[in-house]
Amino acid sequence: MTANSLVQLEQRGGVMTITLNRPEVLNAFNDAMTRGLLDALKVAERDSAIRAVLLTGAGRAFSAGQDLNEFAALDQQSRPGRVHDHLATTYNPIVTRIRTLEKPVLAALNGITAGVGLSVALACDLRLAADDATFTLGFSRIGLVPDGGASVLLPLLVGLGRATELAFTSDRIDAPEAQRIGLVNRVAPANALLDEAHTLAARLAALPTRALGLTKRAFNHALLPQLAAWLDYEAHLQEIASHTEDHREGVAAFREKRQATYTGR
Ligand code: T3D
Repeated sequence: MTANSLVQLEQRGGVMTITLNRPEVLNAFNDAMTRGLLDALKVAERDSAIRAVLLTGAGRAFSAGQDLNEFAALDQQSRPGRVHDHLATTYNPIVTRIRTLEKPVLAALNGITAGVGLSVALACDLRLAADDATFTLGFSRIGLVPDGGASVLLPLLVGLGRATELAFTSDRIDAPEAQRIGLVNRVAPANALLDEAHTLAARLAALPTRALGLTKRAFNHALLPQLAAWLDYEAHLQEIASHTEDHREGVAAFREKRQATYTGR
């Protein structure tokens, strides 16, 4: 089973484990890894022997979000709509595919989960975290708005007040706090996380898959009926944010490993 070298696939029983594999940059998403994840989700959708999916990361992170070096190159293009189009062809299809895959999708959050890495985790059905994992939206620190569905999925999970605080401040929270506010379902010792997540995924894979899939469809219909339009609107807002000086300063500061100075422009 293959996706590409940046996304590893393993099937055991009815569970397919997808591992994001760019540990040297905390599994930040570049376009190749994004394509690999989309391909892996297609495999999971089409293969009836796969009845649950487990998504995790190699190394000390689940994912640090968009690769900011690749994003800086995108920023240098002056083409209107470039960020909107990037989202429309990368994260929005990933989130849509996870939500419409009528099989349980679990995220095993093995470490730092940031930016659109957190959005992808929020799109999954269940989240299990290592006890040493940490979480930050991170978008505001680079002058962006939460995307990849986070602007709807996070308030649904933790409430509007907490979601607003996390989005505005980009504060980094630990696993017990994430569980307390409902951002993750379970916390496991770091060295037992994958086993625990696989055990739960295998249990779900042995349940009536069609019923679970229809349950997911019902929740989508009740709570996310406008997901496609919402994702498109987020992409529109991100396009606006990406043209600000504060965005350029935030990305430059990250790459130069210094504090950013924002001006509000
Ligand atoms: O169109 C669109 O796609 C728009 C969509 C945007 C979606 C987004 O996801 S925006 C948010 C992007 N993510 C971030 O802003 C997070 C950036 N990373 C961090 O703030 C920190 O790395 C963390 C808080 C996640 C972890 O900090 P720490 O101190 O544990 O690790 P570190 O030393 O910062 O990172 C380790 C290495 O990973 C480092 O490389 P080096 O110095 O060892 O060569 C660092 O540069 C690299 N890395 C971490 N995150 C990213 C990254 N490289 C590229 N892109 C990253 N996002």
